Amino acid sequence: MVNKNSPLPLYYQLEEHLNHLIQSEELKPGDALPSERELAESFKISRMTVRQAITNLVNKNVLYREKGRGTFVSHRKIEQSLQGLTSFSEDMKSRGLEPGNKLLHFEISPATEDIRELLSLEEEELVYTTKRIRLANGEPMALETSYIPVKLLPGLNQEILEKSLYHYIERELNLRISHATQSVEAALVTEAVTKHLKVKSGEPVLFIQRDSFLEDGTPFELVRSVYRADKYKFKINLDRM
Ligand code: 16G
Repeated sequence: MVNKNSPLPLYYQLEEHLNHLIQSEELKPGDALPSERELAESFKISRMTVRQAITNLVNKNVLYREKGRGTFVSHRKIEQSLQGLTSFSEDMKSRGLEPGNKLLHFEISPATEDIRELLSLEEEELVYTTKRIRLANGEPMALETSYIPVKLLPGLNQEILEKSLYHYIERELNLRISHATQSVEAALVTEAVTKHLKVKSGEPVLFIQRDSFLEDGTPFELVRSVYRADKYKFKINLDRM
């Protein structure tokens, strides 16, 4: 509730109140918020104050606005641990979500110099370049571009990439995936990617690069992905050394 005698600003109190309603699930993801006018009247505060609280929650992605429709409670983000080398399919299944793929591109060509370097390839060696939209329950989460040495996975094809690459490597080829290095950077979505991820132009995204290795130390993939920042949050546990 909002208490006018409290030293806390009124917009902040309303923010906290709305956060509480969301956490206790009185307001659920996708629910519409009452209008600014209704909130102002029921809390006896100005519409400006209501607007400030709502804007702050929109900026924190707790709420989202839809033009002409109103303000709604956001869907929770997928929390992804940065420990453990898992595949997208495994991650989605472990959350009870159905993984899906839309293969946009599949090509075999000589690797460019930067890719050769990252995958420890010689000149003229071939790589698969694949682009997949990764879906969870049919909704786009990420756009993934992978570079994979052809000599390591000569039988890779589009059908396999419609399912799980890691499953194919481990279960069909009996190779052992061992470790990876991964970086995560903030970025703004580029125009070409907006339609694939169903986000608006200029929205924040997470740019992730992963370089993964087999047990014998051979790099088997270089993956550059654009993840929806409104859907994903990465988590890491820290131990004080
Ligand atoms: C994840 C990995 C990606 C890997 C893919 C395999 C990140 C940033 N990327 O998306 O490197 O190729 O899983 O998924 O986590 P799959 O086995 O479902 O095809």
